[in-house]
Parts: sequence; structure tokens; C-alpha cells
Amino acid sequence: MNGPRTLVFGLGITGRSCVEFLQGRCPVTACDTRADPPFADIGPVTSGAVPLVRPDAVDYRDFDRVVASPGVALTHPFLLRALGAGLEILGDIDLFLAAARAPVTAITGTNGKSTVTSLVGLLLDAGGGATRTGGNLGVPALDLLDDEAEHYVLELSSFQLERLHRGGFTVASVLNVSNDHLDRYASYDAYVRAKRRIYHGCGAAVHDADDPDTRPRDDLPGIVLNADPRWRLAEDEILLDGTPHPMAAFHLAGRHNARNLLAGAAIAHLAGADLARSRDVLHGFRGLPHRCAPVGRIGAVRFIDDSKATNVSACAAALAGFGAAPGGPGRRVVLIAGGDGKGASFEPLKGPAAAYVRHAVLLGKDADRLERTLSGVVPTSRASDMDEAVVRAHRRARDGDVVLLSPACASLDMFENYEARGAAFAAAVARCGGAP
Ligand code: UMA
Ligand code: ADP
Repeated sequence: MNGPRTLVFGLGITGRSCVEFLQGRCPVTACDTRADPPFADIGPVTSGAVPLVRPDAVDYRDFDRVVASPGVALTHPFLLRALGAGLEILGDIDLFLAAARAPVTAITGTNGKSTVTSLVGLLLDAGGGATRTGGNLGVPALDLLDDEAEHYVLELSSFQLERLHRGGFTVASVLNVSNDHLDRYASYDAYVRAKRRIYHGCGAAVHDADDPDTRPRDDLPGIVLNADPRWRLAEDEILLDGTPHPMAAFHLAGRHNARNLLAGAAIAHLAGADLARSRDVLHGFRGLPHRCAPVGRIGAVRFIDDSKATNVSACAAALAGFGAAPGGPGRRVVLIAGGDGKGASFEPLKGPAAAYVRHAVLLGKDADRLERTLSGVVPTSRASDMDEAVVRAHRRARDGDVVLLSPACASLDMFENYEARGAAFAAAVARCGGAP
């Protein structure tokens, strides 16, 4: 078979999509550092059409390129050796862009990516266009490919962008940047640089004047949110293409979600959506599970699942969103936080905690570090699992309070993923007598 001899490194969700896409197009071999990779049982591998090899059995001379899964750092010794041996390293998004035959809109940012990507997909779909939405959001980009598609909307992580060679998105946006994934990047600047690769060769850019790190290096056509008077947040309304929409018209809570609505509408507008026609979609959008989602109430205490808050700035945004909600200021939030902090400092939580948190229940790998940061700022207690955390949080809450799971940390030290953590929270709330 002709075509570049390709080694797919990593056989997770992305690696699986790459193997299935490439099989029959070029010679493919799969490789994974794990003894039992998640997708070792797929047809191309079990049939022997795509051999699965261990990294130490790879002879680099047998390959022209490596398609590296996003979970593997570019500094992984295997990839460094491959690079040294003259192999090209690329990611699934390069393969996708080479094959896609419809405009592609791409969205990145530290927080809000999934929310905004889903909204943009819905707004484009409402206009009647066949839109395929995915990427880091869950369905890997290559699985979206479809001859009938009229538009693709991709959520991209910094891991996908750092290994992307091609560019040329129709619309590209960095929503916001704050400290995250510092276990994978040498510096904050390196993380920002990875994010900004999204703008390379794009047709139009959307960035936020309130967050200078979202700015493209070069001047590009597009929309500068909160600088363009037609696209900005006001006190209690959002201006979308010059039309005021009162915040009360939307379902999503919190200032951070107002930013998401603004960005999503601007991106969809540049990608061709007719906002006047899709007003109902915009106003009816309820967001995604595990992102500030109500899971029940006990008496006058509400329980909110923000398990997707896997970094400090996401938690800070959620605290401001609920702490400053109608009902007045004050320490109205009982916070459940902790997990794997991925090397980030918790210092930025001090301000929002002092303003909004009545009590913090801490759990997981970095509970000690969180406790040290928050001590003297808010009262804290410790829990060894989610059930205990919910019981303790409920005891501390007063009528009108919110018990908010917004961990500021990754979940992997205690749970399979953030969804499992959110589900454990909802189950614990139900066991305590929580009802919708
Ligand atoms: N791994 C190994 N050995 C290997 C290959 C991978 O140990 O040979 C490990 C990685 O270090 C990582 C895990 O396996 O801990 C998964 O890595 P992967 O590259 O196989 O990941 P996929 O299953 O393909 O899922 C990826 C994204 N995951 C990551 O980037 C870590 C998923 O985003 C994404 O939904 C999926 O592709 C489809 O595009 C998840 C995520 O956490 C939700 N993303 C990060 C985030 O949003 O903050 C970036
Ligand atoms: P991502 O896909 O980037 O992780 P999500 O839309 O899944 O983003 O939201 C993840 C979490 O980030 C939410 O649970 C919320 O706590 C927080 N968040 C969402 N939007 C924003 C924003 N614009 N600014 C800051 N934090 C946000």
C-alpha cells in the first residue's frame, strides 16, 4: 500500500479514530505505552490489519510519521526520539483538516470551550445547515467527517493545537486563558502560545478585549468582544450585533456564562448563523451537564454540580456566578473542592473564597495544599469521599445557600473522570434526601 508509513501513538479515543480513518489509506501501525490500551479490541487491530506494538519494539526507520494522541506530551521520550530520527509528528486535527470538505470553526480557551462549542453548533444548525460538532468535546474530529456536512465546529485543546501544522479555520477563537495544565507546559507563556496557534491562517478571529492573552499576534478580521460596541457585556444585558438581550432572558447563570453566550453568538454570526432566526435557541440554551448544573435541593439549600471545574479559574468563575447571584452578596456558598491540582497555585481562590464561601469541604490528593491556602480565609473541613463531603457540606449550609461542587482540580486521583465525580455528587445528594 502506498502513502506515508504511519505510526499511531496512543490507542485511546483519538488513536482509535486515527486508526479507523487511516486504515486502507496508508500503511498503519498502532503503539501504546500501556499494557492494555483502551481500544486494543477494535477490528483493524484484532484482525491483524493494523499491528499493535510496544514502544520499545519500534524501529523508527520503518515509519515516515507519527500521529501522536493529545494525552501524550510532545516531550515524551518516544516522540523526542522519533523527531530525532527525522519523523514528522502530527495530530488527529491535521488528518481531519486535510480531509474536511466544509468550513471548520475552531474554539479553544482555558474554560467555557465545551459550552461555547455546543452553543455555536446549535446556532449553526438552527439555520438549517448540517453541522457536525465535536473534537476535545468528546466525539473525536475524524469521527465527524461526513460528505453531507455543511459546517464543522471543533473544540480544540492546547494539546491538539500544539501539534497542529495546518491552519486555515474559517472562524477561530481563544475564549480566555488562565493557568491550567502547568504539569504539561514549561511556562504559562508556552501554554498561551499553544492556544494561539488556532489563529494561524484563519479567515476571521473572535477574541476578548478583557483578556489580552486571547489576542491574535497579527491583526485579523473578526470581532473583538467588549471593544466592539455592538458585541459586549453590559451590567445586566448582552449586546449581540447591536441588539440588547437582557440577562434574565437566558437560562445560564453567572457572569462567566454571559461571556460564553457573547462569544458563542459572535462566533456563530461570523460562521454564517442568522442570530435573529435562532433567538429561541440562544435564549433556550441550558448548557451542559456538570457545568454549574442543579442536581437537587434539600429544603431551601440548592446543590450544584460544577464537576467540570477542573482548574482554579473555573472554580473562581463559578463562585462569583453563584455568590453574586440575586439574593444578595455574602458568604452563601458551601464549596466542595479538591482533587489533583495539576501543579497550579490555589492562591487565586483566596479572593472569591473570602467574598462568597461560608465553608469549604476539601477532599482528594491536593486537599492539604488547598487547606493551607484557604486557612485563615474560610473555615474548612476534610472528607475522605464524596458521600462524606456532601453530608458535611449540607450540615454547614443555611437556608438560601448553595452547596457547590466546583473542585478546581482534575478528578483522576479519585474518579474515572469528571463525569463520574459529578455523578457521585448527585448520588450523594439523593442519598441525603435531595429532590429535583
Ligand atoms: N496514554 C498513555 N499511553 C499512551 C497514550 C495515552 O498512558 O500511549 C494516557 C495519556 O497520558 C492520558 C490518557 O492515556 O492520560 C488519555 O490520553 P489519549 O491521548 O489517549 O486521550 P483520548 O482518549 O484520545 O482523549 C482525547 C482527549 N484527552 C486528552 O487530551 C487527555 C479528550 O479530552 C477528548 O475528548 C478526546 O481525545 C477526543 O478528542 C478529555 C480531556 O480531559 C476530555 N481533555 C483535556 C481538557 O479538556 O482539559 C485537554
Ligand atoms: P471547557 O470545555 O473549557 O472545560 P466547559 O464549558 O466545559 O469548559 O466549562 C467548564 C467549567 O469552567 C465550568 O464548569 C465552569 O466552572 C467554568 N467556566 C465555564 N465558562 C467559563 C468562562 N467563560 N470563564 C471562566 N470559567 C468558566
